[in-house]
Amino acid sequence: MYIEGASLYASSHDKLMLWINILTIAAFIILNSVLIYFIIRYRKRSDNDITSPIAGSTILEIVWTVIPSLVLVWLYIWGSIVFIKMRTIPTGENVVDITVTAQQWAWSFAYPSSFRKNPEKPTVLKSNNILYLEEGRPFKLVMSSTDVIHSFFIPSFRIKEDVVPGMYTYTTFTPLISASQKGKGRAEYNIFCTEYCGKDHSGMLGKAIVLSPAKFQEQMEKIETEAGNISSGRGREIFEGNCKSCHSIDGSRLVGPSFKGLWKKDRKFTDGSSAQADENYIRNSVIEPAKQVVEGYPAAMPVQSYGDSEIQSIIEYIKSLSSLK
Ligand code: HEC
Ligand SMILES: [Cu+2]
Repeated sequence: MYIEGASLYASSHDKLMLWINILTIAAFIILNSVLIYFIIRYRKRSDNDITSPIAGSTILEIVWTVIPSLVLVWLYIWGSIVFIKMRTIPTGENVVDITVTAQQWAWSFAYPSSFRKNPEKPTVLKSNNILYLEEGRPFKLVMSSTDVIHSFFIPSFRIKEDVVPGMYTYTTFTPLISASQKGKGRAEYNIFCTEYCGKDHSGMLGKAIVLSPAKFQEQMEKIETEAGNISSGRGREIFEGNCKSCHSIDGSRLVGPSFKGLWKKDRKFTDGSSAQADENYIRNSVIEPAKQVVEGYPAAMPVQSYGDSEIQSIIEYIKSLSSLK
């Protein structure tokens, strides 16, 4: 399956990869055709068929040593050029540093404080599982993990890098809006964790959203102004971004229970205890999901790293889904 490239160096990467494939397939076909031909041509035809004396050919030896060596050296040089290009962090004021934190089983992204408009309120500009990027601007991601080894992978950008506890690794790219999504000023690409990191590794997904410069600016402002806000609207946005894959709002059962009618409902847990779904319960369910596991469901919810205003917004949203207030 071919995934359309969407970063500055994706096309150089793809061209190199294409030639590596062409050359290895060609080598395979040539070698095996000759092998099969010789097996048939020089097979033993009768019991007294004896091999004729074999004389070496210096010219042949030189040809089949020198030509493949030159091809491999060429691939090595070309590969190094592309690799160095892809790994070099661009310099200049334009570069945006983003801190990436991986945790079983979610990503969180912190943007530079220089994007803040309001110096009075030192807000941390943060998003969970959704990485906002500006089209055509170089980015550097400094990454670390709070638990096990993860690996950050955006196939469309042709980047992949391990995220390790106790140290920082980096990746760099200049995102683009790919041809098929041009014109909308916005494009979405998948983020995967590509290092097996435990039970819900396969659910450790995110989205890289590439925006036009104006829309990116708007998004940063939105994150800043909303940082302290509590509203069910914000709760709904968090839900749409990070909870919808496992929780429905129409009563249907997904990986986890539906939020429909959850507010003030009595909950039973696998350890036999019970509680009412109030503010405290929802807060704990979000930050420590493994503590009270709802009966009949697996303990499959990833820990969510949200601040107070986000959790309160989620509570408001869950409240708004119920007629009880
Ligand atoms: C990978 C799937 C998954 C994701 C993503 C997920 N959850 Fe869950 N959640 C579950 C499962 C499974 C349960 C039931 C087991 C448990 O209680 O831990 C659950 C339980 C809950 C409960 C208790 C529900 C009840 O009926 O008592 C709340 C509240 C909750 N999740 C909130 C959230 C919020 C808010 C988000 C998004 C920020 C979220 N979850 C994201 C899987 C998920
Ligand atoms: Cu992971």
